Amino acid sequence: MTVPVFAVVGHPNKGKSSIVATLAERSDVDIGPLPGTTRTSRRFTFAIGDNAQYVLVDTPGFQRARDVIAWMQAHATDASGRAELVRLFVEAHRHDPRFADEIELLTPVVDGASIIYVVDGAKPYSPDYEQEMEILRWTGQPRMALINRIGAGDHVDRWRQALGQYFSLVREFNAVQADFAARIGVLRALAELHGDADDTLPRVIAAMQRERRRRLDASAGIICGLLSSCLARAERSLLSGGETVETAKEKLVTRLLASLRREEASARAAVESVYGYHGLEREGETLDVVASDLFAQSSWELFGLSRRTLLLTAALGGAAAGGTLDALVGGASMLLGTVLGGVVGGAGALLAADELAKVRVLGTPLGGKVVSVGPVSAPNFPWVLIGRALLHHRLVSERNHARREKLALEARAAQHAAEAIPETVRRQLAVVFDRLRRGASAETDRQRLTDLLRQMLGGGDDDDQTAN
Ligand SMILES: Nc1nc2c(ncn2[C@@H]2O[C@H](COP(=O)(O)OP(=O)(O)OP(=O)(O)O)[C@@H](O)[C@H]2O)c(=O)[nH]1
Ligand SMILES: [Mg+2]
Repeated sequence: MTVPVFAVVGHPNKGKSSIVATLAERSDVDIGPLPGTTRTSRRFTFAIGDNAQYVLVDTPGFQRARDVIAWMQAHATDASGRAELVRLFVEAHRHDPRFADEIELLTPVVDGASIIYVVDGAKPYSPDYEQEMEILRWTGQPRMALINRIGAGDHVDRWRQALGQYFSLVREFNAVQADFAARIGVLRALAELHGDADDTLPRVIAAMQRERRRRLDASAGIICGLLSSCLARAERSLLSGGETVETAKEKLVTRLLASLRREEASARAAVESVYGYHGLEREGETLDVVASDLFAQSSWELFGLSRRTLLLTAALGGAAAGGTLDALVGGASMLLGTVLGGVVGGAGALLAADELAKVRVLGTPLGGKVVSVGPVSAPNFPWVLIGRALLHHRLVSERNHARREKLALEARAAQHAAEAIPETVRRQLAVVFDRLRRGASAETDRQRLTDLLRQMLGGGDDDDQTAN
């Protein structure tokens, strides 16, 4: 299969590299606030598994379009020779430092790449762009213009009119905000540009949609693994000589919390890696809920269920054992955030242990004692975990590789995010959670949970319906 190549070209500092990063899913594309960030052309292959789908060439911006067009006009005879003339220009100036940027950006085009021309629709149109658009027209290569708005200005209508004179297709595309649907939209437009006879891009689009579904499936599996393991987790240790049950409990609670946090962090890293992010930094501020601690009080308020819904879910789902319901009615779950805050800080830990998790002291045949803490019995715990996992997945799956800021919640968290889960789904989840916590789960429970999660993470097929 031939791999289509697109050269992303335009004026300096218009978001060319950002578009390359988004469409190629690459975090190693150089993006910078100053013009001249990209100095040499660089090819980025977008692959699914081992299969290359398309190549994007990141290029420096035009610097001397006027001189190029002057040279070409001086050498032109008629329109039939224009494409050849561009090639001749490149050959004649390959080592001319004055045209270093033009040579870098035109070389992939004369070698056969299709053109994606990028402008900033937040800035007014001006005829200064006409020479470079004219050069691109002379190349005769298939070409599409993307209007990327960097900032609040809106000059899109004028840009459309001008670009329409030079490009057969003009679309808006926000490099930094583009989600999967927007990317598919651009590929559809490129497929149109290449015509019906070429089925390469339609096949690429189908492969991307399959990959999207695979990512959702994989994420559902990861989150299911997280919930199964965290809900059932307990820590135990043999009481050593001189150690009291109380100190052992305190140590085990700390250990239990640490391992739950670790599991959440590694599930997040796994989801990020499914979407092609490796070593993504997360914001560390207190307001930022994604990075906030699993056991911070704010986490329980933002992600769990409200007390009312917890009660309702327990009653309707028939999932709650008597003890759980008592805990709900007794208000233990509402206090938990505060109590856990205490545990983490070391103060009040002994008070908290029994509220948080099952604590058992067992005799051993040799006369020693085993202390066991866990699983976490606080009713809201699974809802906090799932609420956090769903939000994290949404932020990662909507993100694109042009975004270089840390992963942070954009003030979108409502109070009690888990309440957004539809009631029918919530009830089914409650049943599975209950079985997981009691250690009574079977493979069918995990399959059921994965299916419910997959449903909540969203559809793969419908994703491209909103393409711009
Ligand atoms: N807010 C916003 N910023 C953008 C967008 N696209 C690009 N930027 C920013 O604009 C600056 C330039 O982006 P680049 O992608 O490096 O632009 P370029 O055209 O490759 O620039 P050169 O390589 O210097 O020619 C960077 O700071 C980007 O983060 C956008 O759609 N929205
Ligand atoms: Mg660049």
